[in-house]
Amino acid sequence: MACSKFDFEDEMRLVLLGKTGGGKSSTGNCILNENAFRVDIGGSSVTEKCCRRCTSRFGKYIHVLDTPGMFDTQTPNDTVLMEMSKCIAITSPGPHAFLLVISVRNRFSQEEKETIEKFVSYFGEEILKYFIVLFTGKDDLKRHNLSEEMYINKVPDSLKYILKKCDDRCIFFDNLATEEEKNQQVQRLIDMIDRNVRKNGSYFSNADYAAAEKAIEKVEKDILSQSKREERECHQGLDEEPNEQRNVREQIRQQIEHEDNWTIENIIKVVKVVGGIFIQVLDFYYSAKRKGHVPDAL
Ligand SMILES: Nc1nc2c(ncn2[C@@H]2O[C@H](COP(=O)(O)OP(=O)(O)O)[C@@H](O)[C@H]2O)c(=O)[nH]1
Ligand SMILES: [Mg+2]
Repeated sequence: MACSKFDFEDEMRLVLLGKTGGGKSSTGNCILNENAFRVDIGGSSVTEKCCRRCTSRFGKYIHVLDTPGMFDTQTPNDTVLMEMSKCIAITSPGPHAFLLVISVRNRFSQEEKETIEKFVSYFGEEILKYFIVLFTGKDDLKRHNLSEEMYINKVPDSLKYILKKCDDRCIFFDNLATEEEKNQQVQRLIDMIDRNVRKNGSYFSNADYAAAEKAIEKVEKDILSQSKREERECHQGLDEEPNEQRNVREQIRQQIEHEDNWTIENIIKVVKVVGGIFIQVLDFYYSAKRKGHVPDAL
């Protein structure tokens, strides 16, 4: 699939998938090195909405999208479908990896395998090339004197099948480990993702991602040219272009994240609406600035 012309090359976009209680939020926090997502002690889902957090680590802007509730039902209902569309728009131009988070403490069921297969059929088989099975609870294995290899040999056939589909890409995490161990496991994960993206040639994309990216890029272009025009009129210096584009993209992602009622059909429409709002905000900002009413930063 063709990539976006502006690749945000120093970004790494990750999507966390898996049933509630598997350790998605804990893993997201470990990757970001902060308590960005709420970890659920009780076992029931805290919130059903996709939630994105970003940090700058290991020389990259790492974006992590937590997807609570997405894998808790086999039949994707309207809410789940909307969250999937949102996931596409937020991680556009496409994720570098989908991390299938599974706890070694939970028994993997046939139903879970079927949920994964439904997700794959929704996004297309190509997505499997970007799947990494991330087992949480490495500390539990240690306690039971089980090596990673021994554990994998013992998993149910349904999980062996998924692992095979993912070309056996898997990694074990201990989310309760020391800072140093956690950093090392995240570094290993990032290396694994980098290798896999190189092997695949690029990050994941499909027709839906391409459509979302096209719409977002159009909006970005409009916003950037409007802002340049306005800056010229105000005789202000311009930001370096990649930074300005990153800021605009960040704001679009934030808007999408807070937008409800998504369907795959209205991704483009909503992105355009979001873009329209930005242009209005810019208009307002620069006309106020010309009158000397606002501070320098937006
Ligand atoms: N022992 C152990 N517990 C973990 C690990 N990762 C997550 N947990 C625990 O598993 C539970 C569910 O984690 P959470 O991140 O909320 O899962 P989510 O529902 O998939 O987001 C919490 O009580 C976590 O503390 C791990 O590596 N080891
Ligand atoms: Mg969670």
